[in-house]
Amino acid sequence: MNGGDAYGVFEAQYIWRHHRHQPGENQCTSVLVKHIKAPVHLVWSLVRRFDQPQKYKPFVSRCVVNGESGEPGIGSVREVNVKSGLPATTSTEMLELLDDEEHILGIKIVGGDHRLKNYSSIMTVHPEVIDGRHGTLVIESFVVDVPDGNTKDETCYFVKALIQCNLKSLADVSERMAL
Ligand code: A9S
Repeated sequence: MNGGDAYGVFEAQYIWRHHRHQPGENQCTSVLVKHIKAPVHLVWSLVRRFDQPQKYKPFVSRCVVNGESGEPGIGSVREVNVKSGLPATTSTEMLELLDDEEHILGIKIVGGDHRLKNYSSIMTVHPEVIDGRHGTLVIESFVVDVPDGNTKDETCYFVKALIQCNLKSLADVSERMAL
């Protein structure tokens, strides 16, 4: 399944239900899909950890959630430090949605020394059967301002490439844990 293929009926329904964004005039939005050969509870256990994105995100070097005790909740803010070589060093992000029943994670980037303004993303994970085994369909969508000096296409291309890396790593980590 690559970006160019049409979506299956299940994907289309999930996208319609959870991944509709109303992009403004100067914003871009897109959706990525990843099929993972690991059970949905395992994939969700990684995705839901707002305090530890580095469990699967390859660009994250460190993450600190503002000093509250216990599990992050809606409105929690994390300070993410990213690895060298990227066009940023920090990103401040807020947890907007965490639904352990429907397996929905919503995040908004609220700061940082990068150029992604008004970035928000939704991740949903869904059970599916792959090669007769319990697998997971991951869907991630985003909306973000187009930075001055860039086109919508450039911005979409840039963000999709980064998310694709995150989803590939999520698959690698999940499938290794499922062995
Ligand atoms: O981390 C995500 O879920 C998605 C993205 C697009 C994060 C991008 C990033 O962390 C960099 C990798 C550093 C690239 C931010 C916030 C800005 C960038 O320019």
